[in-house]
Amino acid sequence: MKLLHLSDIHMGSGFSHGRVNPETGLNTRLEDFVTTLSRCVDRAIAEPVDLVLFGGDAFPDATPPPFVQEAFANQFRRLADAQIPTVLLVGNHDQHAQGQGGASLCIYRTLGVPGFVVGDRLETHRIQTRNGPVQVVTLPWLTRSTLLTRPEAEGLSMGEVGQLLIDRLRVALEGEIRTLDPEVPAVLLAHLMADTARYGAERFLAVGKGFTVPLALLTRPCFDYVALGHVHRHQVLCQQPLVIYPGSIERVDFSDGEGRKGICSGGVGKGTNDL
Ligand SMILES: [Mn+2]
Repeated sequence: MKLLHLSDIHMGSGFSHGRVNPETGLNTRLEDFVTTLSRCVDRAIAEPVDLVLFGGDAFPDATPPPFVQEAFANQFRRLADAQIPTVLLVGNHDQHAQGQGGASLCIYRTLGVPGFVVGDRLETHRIQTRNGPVQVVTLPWLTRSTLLTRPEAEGLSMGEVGQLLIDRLRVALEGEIRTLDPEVPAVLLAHLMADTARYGAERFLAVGKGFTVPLALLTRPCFDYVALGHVHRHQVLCQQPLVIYPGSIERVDFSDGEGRKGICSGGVGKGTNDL
């Protein structure tokens, strides 16, 4: 099956670097982001791909203004119209600072957009595509408080807390892996900072306190592809299984200047891929 993996859209960023377009009344940077996102969606529809994976960070924060939300929805609507199943993963910028739920992307689940799945918790989604079934394990941005209560962390050093978080995540991920059908292609879609990643602009855009995840936790042979989000610099972290950050689709600011911007697209099957 063919899939398209994009991430870190950050629509609504960089307005200070734009100006108001007198013809549309919109900030030119918003227009740039819309143009770039529309190219990604054009590609998904033209191929056509069987599945679109969005790796998280739709907007700069969880409460984007309605016209920015609408610009985003206008593009993703085209995937729903083309009947391309789409998984929207919740990144750190999509979460409310207070507690659980209410992430900016959850509205797509509330509205029951056909073929759309929102990944706001660690969960396995069994999705039917035009080219057969696929299993997508969603791993949204996790904070310390998701995995650890305050009393549990009391008296521990930073290093001990970090280790405890990784252990908790390992156990939780193992639980999902055990539910996977080995006959069906499986993809891990995760928004996180991997320990071997080279940084991009995301390090300046701190929203929510995270922790670094060892790559070895993700490179499990049960996964035919590991689709990551969070780091804005495009990079391939592992070949077997293939672990990729597609990077952000647009530069969010001048610190996002290095490297090419884009998406990853290609074929994934049981034990094979050519992304
Ligand atoms: Mn992020």
